[in-house]
Amino acid sequence: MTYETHVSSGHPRAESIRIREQLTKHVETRVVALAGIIAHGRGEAFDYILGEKTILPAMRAISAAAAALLLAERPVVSVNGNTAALCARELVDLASVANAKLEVNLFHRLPGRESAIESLLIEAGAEEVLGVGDAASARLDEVHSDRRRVDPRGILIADTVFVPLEDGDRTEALRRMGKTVIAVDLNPLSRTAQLASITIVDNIVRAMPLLFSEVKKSRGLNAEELRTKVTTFSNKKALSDSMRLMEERLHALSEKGVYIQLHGRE
Ligand code: PTJ
Repeated sequence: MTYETHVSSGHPRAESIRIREQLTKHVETRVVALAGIIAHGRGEAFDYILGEKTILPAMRAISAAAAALLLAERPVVSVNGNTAALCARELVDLASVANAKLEVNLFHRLPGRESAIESLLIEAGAEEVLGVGDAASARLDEVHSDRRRVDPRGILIADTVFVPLEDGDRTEALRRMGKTVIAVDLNPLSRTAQLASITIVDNIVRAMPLLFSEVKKSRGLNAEELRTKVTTFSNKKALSDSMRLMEERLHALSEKGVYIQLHGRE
């Protein structure tokens, strides 16, 4: 992912600032909801605790998620504003390698947003984008937000749904409908993280390329090998391990108090 910025690459938080600029730019294009900026801030806080790197439990979840996507008969990659702004190309590539449909599904279905996201996905190479306008004609009764509006060719009939940066009630509803739900969420305490079948506790910008590579690599495995990857994965353990790593890192840093060095002064 390369984002335009006015910040020099020498800035210690250059990458984080670039990502923020990408999101704020897309508030103007209507791709990102204002609340998406708040959601991102919450994610950043957890990423700080993780040390802004992909942890082993996330790698394990990515491996199980890749297998689940390849085993699925009707997989769907659900796209919201934040994910489209940050990784449109990666979402399109993932859908392509996993043979999945791409569907826009928004918490805030405000005028112009769906088509702005559709345009971004098409620019990134998508041939078909479900869930836009009248195409989202089916309803998930258990969902109490605009996310209830789904495409009858996509999420409604999907057996596996990839839902990065989600709100918990749809994850819960999809699970109740018997679907496999794969989430990406930096917050292991969120309802989405807790209720998904497979939760990747990582930043979406790091997780997407890893998931893409893993799906590509796992295409060489047979169905039995893929099934073993899914059945030996425990989301309870993955979340538990993620929380423990956060706790251990915070504990180690708390021993130091100040852990960032002031350069140029002894
Ligand atoms: O585009 P819309 O209208 O569908 O709305 C999208 C948002 C994200 C605003 C909406 O789904 C929302 O309000 O989500 P929540 O309930 O704030 O949950 C978003 C979750 O994503 C939070 O738990 C954050 O910690 C997490 N998160 C935010 N940024 C990232 C992230 N997880 C991974 N990578 C990130 N970059």
